[in-house]
Amino acid sequence: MASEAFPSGLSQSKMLELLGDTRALKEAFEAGDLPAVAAMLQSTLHSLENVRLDIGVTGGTGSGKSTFVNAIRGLGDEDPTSACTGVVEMTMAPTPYLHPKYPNVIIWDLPGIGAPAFQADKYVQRVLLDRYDFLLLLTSESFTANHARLAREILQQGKRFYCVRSKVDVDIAASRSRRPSSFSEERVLSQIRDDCVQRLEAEGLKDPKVFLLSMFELGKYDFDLLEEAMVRGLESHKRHAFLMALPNVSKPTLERKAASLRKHIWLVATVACGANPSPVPGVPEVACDLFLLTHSLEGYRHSLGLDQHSLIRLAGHTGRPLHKILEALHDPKTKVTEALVAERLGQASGDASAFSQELLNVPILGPLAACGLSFATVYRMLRTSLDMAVRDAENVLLQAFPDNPDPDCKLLGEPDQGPQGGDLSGTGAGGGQTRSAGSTGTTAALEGGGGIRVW
Ligand SMILES: Nc1nc2c(ncn2[C@@H]2O[C@H](COP(=O)(O)OP(=O)(O)OP(=O)(O)O)[C@@H](O)[C@H]2O)c(=O)[nH]1
Ligand SMILES: [Mg+2]
Repeated sequence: MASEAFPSGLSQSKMLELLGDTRALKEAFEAGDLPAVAAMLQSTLHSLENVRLDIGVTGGTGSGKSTFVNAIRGLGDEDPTSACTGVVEMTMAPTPYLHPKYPNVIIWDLPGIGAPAFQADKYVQRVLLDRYDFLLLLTSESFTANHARLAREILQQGKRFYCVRSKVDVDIAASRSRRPSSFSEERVLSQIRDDCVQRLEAEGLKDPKVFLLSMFELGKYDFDLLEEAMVRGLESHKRHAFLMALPNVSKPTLERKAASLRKHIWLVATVACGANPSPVPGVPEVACDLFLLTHSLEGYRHSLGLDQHSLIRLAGHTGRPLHKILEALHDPKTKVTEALVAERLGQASGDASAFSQELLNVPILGPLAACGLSFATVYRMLRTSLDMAVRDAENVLLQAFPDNPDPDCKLLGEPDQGPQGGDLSGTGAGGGQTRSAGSTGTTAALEGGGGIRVW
């Protein structure tokens, strides 16, 4: 019954958490006053889509901070809006990078903490620690006293941070080629993890957690665990914003996005039916805001990487023909129009009256169902469209990476081959200083090895 139609997470307490539990809203809900409820929920929806999220990426000089800033935004290093990366010191001042699809999500590329005379207190003043919702603290080698000093300073200021050991692809490749008979990827990873934890503990940090990553294959290693931890640490609106902005690197990421979008369907449906509703051509008894619904369905496609731009980019970066990727789509339309939404509403209205009956059993939403078929039809249309988009997004991942043995792990990131990437001439911004990009010095070979970027 109702439990089949609605996600189990749609409990009264969850809804009230999202709404801020205002008495007026509760009363309007209980009275089944859809226009009043919708007017109040419009601002909730607006802030859900526009809440600002600032993420600081700090750590050792050359540890891959800028590469991460690009990869987490679904970009390689050569995009016009990418952060500069390279083998000489690149990032000298805190620099904000807006997410290309969600400009409310800002990733800050921070200067490295490598200097021998590093002073954590001065550094946090310089980078304005207060502005970040959370930080990532990167190293590509061992964690040092500087990392620990910075970590303590961040903790003192009440901020959340996550320790990341980058470039593990380099360590794995070195171990595989140098000790092939005894090579075990799991063992290499656990040695790195144990070493990182021990060093941080030796510097006085309690119970440190370290996530192992390769920026060239972002969906692999500990990215899923890191993503889960970062998501868990955010309050509801910021969590949603962050999830929407994440690159579609793996099935678990898609599932998390889908769950968050599903959780908010009732909110979109309420606003679409209660604020500015107009009759839908060809769908009797249904009135709603078609513009808002078009925007929402577009939003599903953008977040799940099914918009035209994302698909073309994916084809370009994986070398898969676009028509092959498009074959993976059950719904090949990459642009959502009001006519398409009206058509879907027509399909959903078929069994809307039975669905409306189910709605009556759902806490809070019950009275809204009594207002007519619109809410049930719109809710059902959104739910079906989202499910279809998620299936398409999963198929696109499989189609784009047919040879990947592990369907849960997709690759993201691209080696930088831009002007700075091969710049060993000592003329870069680092005052002529060059440094190794990886702990084993095999980066150049790996960079030529064709890392893959997902949109
Ligand atoms: N193999 C490998 N190379 C990486 C990885 N992350 C970054 N690199 C390379 O390491 C070099 C330095 O990366 P950047 O992203 O510029 O490092 P950064 O921390 O921003 O450096 P600064 O801003 O100068 O402190 C570049 O050549 C990157 O391509 C990774 O996970 N694996
Ligand atoms: Mg940098």
